[in-house]
Amino acid sequence: MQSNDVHTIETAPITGQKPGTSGLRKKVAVFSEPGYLETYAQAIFNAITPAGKTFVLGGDGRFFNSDAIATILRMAAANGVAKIIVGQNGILSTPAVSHLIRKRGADGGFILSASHNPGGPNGDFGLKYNTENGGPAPEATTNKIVACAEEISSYRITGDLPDALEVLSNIGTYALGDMEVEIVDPVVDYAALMEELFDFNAIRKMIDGGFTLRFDAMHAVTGPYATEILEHRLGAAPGSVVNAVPLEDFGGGHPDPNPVWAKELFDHMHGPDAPDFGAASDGDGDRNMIVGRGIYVAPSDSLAVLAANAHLAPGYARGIAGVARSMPTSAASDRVAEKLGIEAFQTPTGWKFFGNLLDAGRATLCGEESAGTGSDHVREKDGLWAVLLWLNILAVRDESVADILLDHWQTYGRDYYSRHDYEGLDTDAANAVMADLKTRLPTLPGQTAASLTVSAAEDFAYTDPIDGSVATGQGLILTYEGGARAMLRLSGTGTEGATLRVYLEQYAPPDGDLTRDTQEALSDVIAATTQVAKIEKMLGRAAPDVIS
Ligand code: VG1
Ligand code: CO
Repeated sequence: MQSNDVHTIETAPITGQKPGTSGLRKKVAVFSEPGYLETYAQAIFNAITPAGKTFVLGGDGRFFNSDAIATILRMAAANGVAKIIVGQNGILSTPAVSHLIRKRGADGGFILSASHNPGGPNGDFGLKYNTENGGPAPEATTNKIVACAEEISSYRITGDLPDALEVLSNIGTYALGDMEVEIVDPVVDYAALMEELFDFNAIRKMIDGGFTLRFDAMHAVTGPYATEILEHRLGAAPGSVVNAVPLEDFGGGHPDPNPVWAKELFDHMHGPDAPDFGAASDGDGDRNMIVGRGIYVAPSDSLAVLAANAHLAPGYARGIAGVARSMPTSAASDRVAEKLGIEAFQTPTGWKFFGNLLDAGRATLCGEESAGTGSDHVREKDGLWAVLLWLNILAVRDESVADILLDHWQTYGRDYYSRHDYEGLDTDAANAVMADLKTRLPTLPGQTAASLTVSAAEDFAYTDPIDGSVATGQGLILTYEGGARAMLRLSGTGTEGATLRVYLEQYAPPDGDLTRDTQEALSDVIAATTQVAKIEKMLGRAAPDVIS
């Protein structure tokens, strides 16, 4: 690569350079405007004093990934970074970045992804900074980045990298001025970590014995990881990993692993040729959907089942210290924690809130209703990890997914759960719904709507038990008599308008009716919440756009 000709280019603060739930996400057209990425990347560099440090860099392979990587490399060199470890061809899944930061003792990392948001020239792009524990920057660091973005006046960058793409494609170590660039295989270290945590022999034996599976990589980053681990190392039949080739636009799809966007897999698992086990992952490989033959496992239930059975996998044989879930995730994992006599935590949405609990050894497993599950092996949620833990549990218990789920409900009861999304809303209208409900919270307890009585109404705030930091305004919680709960918040990952997420749950005890249709079981809490929050009245929407 080229020499160290550092240029200082004038810039100015750009409106909207403020990260949401998980990094800064904008349309590709916005991110690729001259100076846009550079200005935000420099704000990060200004916030973290990068000179002499080592970072990891990679992305989910979406459109603009390679261009952005070349730019960040040039800026890192110009900002005095000592070394950057980059995934071959610019590819690294989010959990793989987290692992590499930790394994190499790096000072942080840059993840280029907009996760489940569509990709391609008309799609979305994103940039997230992770700290030296491998996890998403906590609020304090994020606030510092925002402050730097608000007062930025120039960025530093070296001259062009005409051979950047060629360099990225070859594993090896290169010099970019005084900075070292190491190109690594994106899969090898991650796969080795999975072999440490799980009993690959037991899973291989189960597969040799006729157990079948399908993994839908949704043309996103997990393709190479899943093919290597599931097909090559565990012996799943060739073709078990479908949509395995990562594409810049995810094949035009929406790489969000839920029954709506992963419909192809969902339908296959409910059809006559269904294998024993189905799973999918998202754009950047940190989420998972689990489906058994003929049965979908709600992410909140998945977290609870994994918590109850984790000790069956070698990496967790000593037991787990605690389970943390985001506020809108169902209470199913709390019930497991209670039975195990371990701590249960309820955090705001977004993986950054789990970091301190994991670092302190207070939580071993964490999860979100949005299909993110993970553990203290990295500091991100991890899609393939969840798939492998499920496979390990299935291999040891020698039961079907459906039987394991039913047994779980018969032990702990069932938290019927669903998320209703109202998408593409006018931002002011969505804010008005939240503000109006927030003002009325104190008046709600005791009120009855659609046969349910509100017992508590709360504006969720979280005090981090480790560092005492406080996060306010993290969503509204309505608790009803009879074991129902509803949570409302606005999405922080979209790039257009607003999305209102309404999370709904209803508990049925072990001796209750455990096999009802989910939407039917939730019909009272749906009706009550729609009425209490004045959704139809204020938004003019009679039904949600996505039910998952
Ligand atoms: C969504 C999910 C949240 C998740 C976040 C990032 O956020 O609801 O649980 O942590 O995406 O995940 P929001 O603000 O849109 O509800 V990922 O896989 O997009 O990095
Ligand atoms: Co993701």
